[in-house]
Amino acid sequence: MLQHFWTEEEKLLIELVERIGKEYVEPYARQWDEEEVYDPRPLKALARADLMGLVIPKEYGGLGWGVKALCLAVEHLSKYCAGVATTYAATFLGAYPIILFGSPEQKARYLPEIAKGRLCAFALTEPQAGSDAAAIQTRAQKEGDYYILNGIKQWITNGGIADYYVIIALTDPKKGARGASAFVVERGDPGLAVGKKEKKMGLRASVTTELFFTNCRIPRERLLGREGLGFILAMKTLDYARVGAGAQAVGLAQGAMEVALRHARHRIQFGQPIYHFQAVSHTFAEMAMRIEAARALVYQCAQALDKAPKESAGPSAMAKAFATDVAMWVTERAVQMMGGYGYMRDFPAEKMMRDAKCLQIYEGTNEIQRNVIARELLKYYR
Ligand code: COS
Repeated sequence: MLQHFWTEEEKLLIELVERIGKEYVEPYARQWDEEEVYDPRPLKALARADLMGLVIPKEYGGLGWGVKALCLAVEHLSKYCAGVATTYAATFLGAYPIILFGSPEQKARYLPEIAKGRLCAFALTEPQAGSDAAAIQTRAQKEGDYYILNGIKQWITNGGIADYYVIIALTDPKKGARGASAFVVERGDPGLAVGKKEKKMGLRASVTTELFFTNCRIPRERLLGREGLGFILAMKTLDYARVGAGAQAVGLAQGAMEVALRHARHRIQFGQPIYHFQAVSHTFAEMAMRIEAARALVYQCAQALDKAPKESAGPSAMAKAFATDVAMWVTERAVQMMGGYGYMRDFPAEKMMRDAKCLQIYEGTNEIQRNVIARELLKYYR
């Protein structure tokens, strides 16, 4: 309804992702959700279309686009399945630390492979360190030219299917957050084991696992940046990723509104399509307003990240919290507008509602986002 004034290139990108979504995702999304399986075909289609290299710099085999483009791709995939979009977006959560902090050698080793379609994962969370990310216990001890990793990471998207894992571990436990460092661990490194696959409420087309590190020995060249940079690297990476979660929420909400709208226009009760009852049409009006407000915030923030990444923590947190709260509200209302049909697994609305719940929790709960916004507000008005 609202015109968006995307550039010609952005319009082509949207068209391409929509085509992949319709062909490779929409027909199978329900089955993947039911069976809780990850199917590599959509990711392979995205790789064939060069979209796994969307934000990888050109000199490393990518398209060299920015966060705004990534948000467009994630939004339009999420309309069809937020689980597939999770696998896609989580690869960039793992790739951004290398893009932002990798040495030329590290970039040359990993980025062209990611652009070709190898998946990544980002491992910060542990059983005792969720919102309190600085409480991680995984250790990385230096031994000659190697680091030895020991510890457990939990709820890792793309665990087991990713080739590259960015791991945050303590090199100096006495220093807390300032003693954390980031490393790239490769699939197949001795001492890395993939734990159980989690059974989730939603996003069931994506894989979430534990990772166990038992004397996992990696060459010191795998350290990203320098020792002690790990926490800041993680927070900076999340600044990039959180706006992507916002874009995912916008796509999911848009998809849910469209599903429910189709129903409301055709479902006849009391002699007319239910859309013509004001309680129903006003709900759709409210959905449309909130989705457009979320979209405006997400893309404003994505553009800001592309142009002035230093000031991005507050805006990313706002985009993430606002858009994902909108997605939860819209998907729940979509189920309600469809009544019994909304509740049945024959229709996609209930899956969308389950998917939306995770978006309010992962990449930092929406409560943590509000802490970040409040902290940044104080800094701004200091
Ligand atoms: N960019 C750069 N640096 C940042 C930053 C950011 N966005 N956010 C924090 N930092 C820096 C701080 O400046 C501070 O550095 P100094 O010690 O040099 O001053 C350091 O990181 C520690 O920051 P802070 O004191 O704010 O850390 P806290 O322990 O209070 O925790 C929260 C901060 C709660 C915001 C953080 O732990 C968090 O985001 N938790 C949620 C984790 C999460 O999103 N998990 C999702 C799993 S990964 S998908």
